Amino acid sequence: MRDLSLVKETLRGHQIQLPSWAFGNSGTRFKVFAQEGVPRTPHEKIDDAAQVHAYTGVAPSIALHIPWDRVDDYAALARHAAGVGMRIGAVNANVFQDNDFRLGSVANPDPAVRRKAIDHLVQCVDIMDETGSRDLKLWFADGTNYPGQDNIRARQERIAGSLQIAYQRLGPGQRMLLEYKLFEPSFYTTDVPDWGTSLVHCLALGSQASVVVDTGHHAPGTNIEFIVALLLRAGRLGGFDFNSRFYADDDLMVGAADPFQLFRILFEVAQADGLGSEAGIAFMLDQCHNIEPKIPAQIRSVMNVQEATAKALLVDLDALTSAQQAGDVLGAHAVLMDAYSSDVRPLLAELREDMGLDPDPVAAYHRSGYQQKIVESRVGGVQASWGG
Ligand code: PSV
Ligand code: MN
Repeated sequence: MRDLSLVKETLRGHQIQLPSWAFGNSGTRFKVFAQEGVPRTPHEKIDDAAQVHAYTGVAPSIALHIPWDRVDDYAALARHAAGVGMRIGAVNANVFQDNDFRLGSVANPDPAVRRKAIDHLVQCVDIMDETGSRDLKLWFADGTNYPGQDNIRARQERIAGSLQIAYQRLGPGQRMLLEYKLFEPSFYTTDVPDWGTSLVHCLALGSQASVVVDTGHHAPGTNIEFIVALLLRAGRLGGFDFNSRFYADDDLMVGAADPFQLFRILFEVAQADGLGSEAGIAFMLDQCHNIEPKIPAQIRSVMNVQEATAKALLVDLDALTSAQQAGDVLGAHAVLMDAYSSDVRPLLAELREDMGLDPDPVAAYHRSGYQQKIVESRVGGVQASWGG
């Protein structure tokens, strides 16, 4: 059994980053269901994220998506965040929603379009400078739909060249995080489809480039914790985009579809002492809340990550190592399952009380009256939504 005060201390330092886009309206290509009280500006998204932090105590940063969170004065936006106890997390570049990017962005065959994409990445670094953000997070929709449509190897060459230019623009404390995704919106080839491709590019770029593992971006059955272990060993696990999937890139709440998988992933991180901020792994959420209320859904998601982390920290590592070294297959498996089967909710409730928080963050949020306040006050204007 692990020392519980140590477990609590680690959980206190394990911070989870919120995505600005989770607070806006979202949906599928079939329907976006608008909700009352949804933010109309990036400032209001930050205000909502601050609520999640207020009740969980471990979510003090919010990732931006540019241009969805475009403002005239980014320094003022960062000051607004600081005013509500938040800071700006990763700046997510968006080079997938402009007509010019029909054939790709950084891998586009047309040098002028590539230049436009690179300029956007560089502008995102400008925004990082203005907001104090450390991470430039990149996901590219680039790829092809038909065999023969473009030259696969040439596209890799173009990506490498484009990334190099953006990488050169990074300041000393800044990082480039390169996310991968199996398919969609391209269906034949995706230019950065997997961790291996991302890692190859990161290694060529330099030590400030690392891989992002979005848990929804793999083929069914993929052993994600194996990928995590490999990247940890290579020192190139830059962060996570946490969410749940049943079928493809569903973007459901983390820990909802497969809490055991989340535990297995976080166990790899915990074993590598990767939970604290000094390890440099960004634990980001990348989710949409299409039919459920957004602020409580983000609170729930943070709690789900905490529960999986707490279980991971409860694994008796001495017993596990002894069983592993003795070749005791069932014994080793039992050690892991014992930790997974523990009910960590009382421990987390205690931790929250230690932190001066309500033991039940969702109930506390509902009691606060914030939801009614935003429903009443946020009338008029244009609600933020996916893509806007
Ligand atoms: C792409 O599917 C992705 O996971 C990337 O992280 C994007 O930036 C994000 O979703 C937002 O749609
Ligand atoms: Mn993602």
